[in-house]
Amino acid sequence: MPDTRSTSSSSLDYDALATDIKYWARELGFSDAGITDVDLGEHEAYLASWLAAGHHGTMDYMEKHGTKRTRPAELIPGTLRIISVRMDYLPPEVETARLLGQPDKAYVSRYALGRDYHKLIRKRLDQLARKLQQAIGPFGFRAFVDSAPVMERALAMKAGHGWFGKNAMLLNPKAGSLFFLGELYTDLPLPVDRPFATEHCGSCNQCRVACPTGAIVDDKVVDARKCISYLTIELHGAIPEHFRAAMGNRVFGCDDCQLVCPFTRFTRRSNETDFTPRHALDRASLVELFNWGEEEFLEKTAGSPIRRIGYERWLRNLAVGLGNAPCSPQVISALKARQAYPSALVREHVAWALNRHRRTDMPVVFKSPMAAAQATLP
Ligand code: B12
Ligand code: SF4
Ligand code: SF4
Repeated sequence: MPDTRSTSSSSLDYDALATDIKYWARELGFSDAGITDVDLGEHEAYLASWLAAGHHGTMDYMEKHGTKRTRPAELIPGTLRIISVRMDYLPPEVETARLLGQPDKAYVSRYALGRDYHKLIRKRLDQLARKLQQAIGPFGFRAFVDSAPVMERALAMKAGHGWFGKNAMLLNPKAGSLFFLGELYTDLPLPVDRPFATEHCGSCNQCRVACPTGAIVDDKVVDARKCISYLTIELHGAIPEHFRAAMGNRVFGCDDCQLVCPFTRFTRRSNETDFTPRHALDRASLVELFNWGEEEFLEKTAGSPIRRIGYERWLRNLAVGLGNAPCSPQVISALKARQAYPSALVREHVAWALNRHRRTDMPVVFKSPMAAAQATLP
């Protein structure tokens, strides 16, 4: 562990330390913390079969690191325990499913309305590590959130945060799934928590029924290539045409399989100012966002998770949304203004959208379960 010198003092009271860690984590704004060991058991095989089926699509980084993803001590030698944290993110008072029924509005996944969560969570994890250092002296650690080769959901399940829903989300019985995960890999022999053993989905199947693109191909298995989150955020090229109508107004990520989930009614709203919506992204119209110039895009998405897709893919996604929007002079003129845009990717999606408005038989793409989902939120 490169961060600090390792210590293996046998005089430490690790039980008391584990209690302190959970207390400090909550003090730092995490919704909860748990501790697990490095054995990911059958998850290595689940990941291998997911990759073998090609479910990762173009996300090469998912297979690049070999067993480092499933064997934490291969990623960071000396790792003995992982402190897994979760952080609720839904800001107070933002609408969710109701927006999906307003096809002239843009639906930006609710996790991406404010500032980038990676920085906030990593900073808080570093603060947690510093608190530990103050208490026990130097020890080995490394903080992760999302982007590293880490099996975050499997570690969280083992650390007691919740179970894998049929939508593959990690679900907590008292908080739903609208939370981020993060980890502190450590070389401390802390006592571990009990894995979350009970799965509460039962006969419910709502997420699988509601998924607009049929991306949940089996219980707990998402084929990313069909998932709107992948299509709008990870995919660099053209969005396959057969998914475009089903995308509706979802222009960055997708929350449907969580919004319909009965456990989402237990979502705890977050008061973190970083998650507060910026530039009215929680209710902006598709036309408004499509009319942003490149500089405006760069300025308004600075420090936001949206920034990483870049302006070209932003326009690509919005063009699809506009193709699905009710026809109006504003929609047509916004699309026509980009017909000769320098990027072939954007031009092709704009042409598709304009073509949809020439047709009289546009299918209805907004699914009814979403209207009910709004009612399940606090
Ligand atoms: C790649 C990735 C994606 C891909 C693939 C999603 C997927 N389901 O794998 C795409 C781009 C589609 C995506 C979308 C989203 N993602 Co994402 N994503 C990741 C990432 C980087 C890796 C996930 C991964 O390892 N996938 C491979 C599969 C095999 O592993 P898994 O998802 O953990 O699934 C486990 C179960 O299926 C399990 N399993 C358990 N029991 C059983 C039994 C059987 C029989 C089988 C077969 C499997 C099985 O096996 C797997 C491993 O244990 C993680 C961050 C990280 N480093 O872990 C975030 C992460 C999973 N994503 C997250 C989020 C928030 C999302 C979105 C909600 C974003 C959005 N609103 O658009 C959607 C949700 C889509 C969904 N329903 O999964 C959060 C999830 C938080 C939570 N509460 O669960 C994470 C943890 C990021 C974070 N730090 O907070 N994501
Ligand atoms: S995020 Fe959307 S597209 Fe992806 S699995 Fe969930 S409902 Fe389906
Ligand atoms: S919608 Fe139902 S099946 Fe899907 S994750 Fe939630 S409880 Fe499980």
